[in-house]
Amino acid sequence: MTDSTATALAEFGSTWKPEELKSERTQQTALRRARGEVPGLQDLLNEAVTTVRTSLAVVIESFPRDATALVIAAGALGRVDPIHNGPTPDSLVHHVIDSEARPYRDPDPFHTDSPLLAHPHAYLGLLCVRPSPAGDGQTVLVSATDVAAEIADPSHLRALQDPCYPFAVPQKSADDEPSFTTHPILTLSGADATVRYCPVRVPAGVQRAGRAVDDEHVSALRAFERALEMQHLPTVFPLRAGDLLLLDNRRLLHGRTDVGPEGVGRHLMRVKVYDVKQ
Ligand SMILES: O=C(O)CCC(=O)C(=O)O
Ligand SMILES: [Fe+2]
Repeated sequence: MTDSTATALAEFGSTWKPEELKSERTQQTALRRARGEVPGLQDLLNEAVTTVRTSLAVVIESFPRDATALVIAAGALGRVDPIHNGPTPDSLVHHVIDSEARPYRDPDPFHTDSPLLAHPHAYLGLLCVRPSPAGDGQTVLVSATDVAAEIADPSHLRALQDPCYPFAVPQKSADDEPSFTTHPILTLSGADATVRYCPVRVPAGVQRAGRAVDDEHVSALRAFERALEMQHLPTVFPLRAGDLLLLDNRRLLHGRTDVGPEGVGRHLMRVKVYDVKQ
């Protein structure tokens, strides 16, 4: 993004209050006006949306580090969700900040976001406000198609598509009954592959479900996990300040490498987006 587009978008964003942008209608009104008023934005967003649809991810460089600009631009992919984004139930933009303590600096292994929802968000936007000065905390991406291609046994691929994999639901209090929801991990349709996975919720779910998950499905899950560890599969890159990564949350798994002590305060802003068909 050119500096003049970024400045004009940030200025445009400052005329909107975050709470005004909670409804899809207002988001789309703001986006329509921004496309008309911010020089260069229309072409840039059209190209970014096309790239996400065809290549599953795109990075827009030199994006303004501004939450409102982020919500407005992410609206080009669909409805920015004000509800299911992070622990606070009402946040269009969630701040991901690597803090002092482990495990917050440990690697964040491959996962998809919102894995417990019936329809996980279609897209994520991750805007880098402050990277780790040491250059660690790099982003890792891998596609469901590449992971599926690494699984040689067709019976594993079949089993992974069964909607029987337990994802542990977080307990609100210690008295809550431990529960889980079940979903497929991979879904293959022609050349298209979608994925839903969390390296915390799935193992905990398998433990809670006990014998309800049979050996065939456990062994398919192990094959999937082994494929995720294949070193040649992921794309690894640093997000620099002002980089906005837009990604397909159903066709890509994402994560990041660990963050050393210097990276405390690494800061991303995250939005979650539904596609318009829902
Ligand atoms: O810290 C990162 O780079 C990844 C964060 C992430 O996975 C998320 O916010 O969904
Ligand atoms: Fe994530």
